[in-house]
Amino acid sequence: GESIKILDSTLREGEQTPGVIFSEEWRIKIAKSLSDVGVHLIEVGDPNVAPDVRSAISKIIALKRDGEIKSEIVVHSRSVKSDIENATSLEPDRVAIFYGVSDIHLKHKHRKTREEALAIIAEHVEFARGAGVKVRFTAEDATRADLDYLIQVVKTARDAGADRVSIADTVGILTPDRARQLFSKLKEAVPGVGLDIHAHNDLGMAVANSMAATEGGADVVHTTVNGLGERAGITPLQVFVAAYYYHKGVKLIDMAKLPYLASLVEAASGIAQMPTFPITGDNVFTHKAGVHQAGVLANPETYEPFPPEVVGRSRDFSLDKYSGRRAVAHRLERLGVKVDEETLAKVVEELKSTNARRLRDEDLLEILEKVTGVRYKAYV
Ligand code: HCA
Ligand code: CU
Repeated sequence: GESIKILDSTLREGEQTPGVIFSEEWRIKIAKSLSDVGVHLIEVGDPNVAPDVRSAISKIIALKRDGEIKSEIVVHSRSVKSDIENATSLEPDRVAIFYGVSDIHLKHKHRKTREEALAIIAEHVEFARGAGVKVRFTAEDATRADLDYLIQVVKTARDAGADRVSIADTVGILTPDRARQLFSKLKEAVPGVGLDIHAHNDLGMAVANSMAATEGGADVVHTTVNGLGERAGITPLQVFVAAYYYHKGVKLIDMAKLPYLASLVEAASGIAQMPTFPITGDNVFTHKAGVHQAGVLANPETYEPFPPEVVGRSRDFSLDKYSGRRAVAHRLERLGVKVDEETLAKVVEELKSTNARRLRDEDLLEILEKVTGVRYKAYV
């Protein structure tokens, strides 16, 4: 995958996170920000969910028309004619219609045979095409479908006018090996149609599966900011683009703005990231143990995959009883305080006897005062 693109679905899949409802203001703000960071496609929602979702979507589409949003705008819809009509009436760039294609979905959700489903897929893709918009067909639960049948599904959607098909790992059961093979088989069996990977994170494999899918031939990767979505969510935008940068040497979007995006979506969704969340979590460029701190101070490559600035972050060192002399000296230097090695040793010694969870600058200066009897003033 040389020229893969990001489709961000924070506004559609992301709003399927329990407890998350985006107001119109947040929805528009998120869409603009996604466009600003260079996300290629934005899935803005399903207008059939509720009237206010529809009206917010139509405002985003107007912003696209006015040139304020650059990304391709995708509207999601069930494979139901009235829903599709409602979606296409907003004149988005693309409509994405989904239908379950595994036997589990066919039998228990749709109550259709495989043959009936193919006819339904063809009919609804053609119907959507009739409105003059680009059409993506989503093969829901594709990764639990019979492979030969899935090939027929992709062919049917293509022949009915879909230029893209999303291969949805709806319950997150792919592995990277299977993802790579599945996409390369589909690519070979059905030429002339673009393939999206939509990977759920139920088993924590969404990023790895998405990356492997691009190696097999997927050229659009679905993400949400902070990995929001049904259940365990889907591929987190910030993690996927950082992993792609590390492994493939390509910056897919403006990565320095990722912390801003992550905070924006935390505020909009009311869902905070774990401090250990890759790339944008509070802790992920902070070094704690003395061995790590000394290593990073000698050369950051010792304990960092890439410099934090690449993703708009900065490096930090936490101070507690795990800290060593180098990190304490470094923090004191930052505060404009220079001390000799003997004093440094005493400070570290003193740190060992505190159980403070994370020392602030002021705490460190107090320890220094205790050890030396001198009150140091920070020059910062
Ligand atoms: C859904 C299903 C979906 C669709 C994915 C896609 C899935 O919640 O409507 O359109 O690519 O995971 O199968 O999110
Ligand atoms: Cu999904």
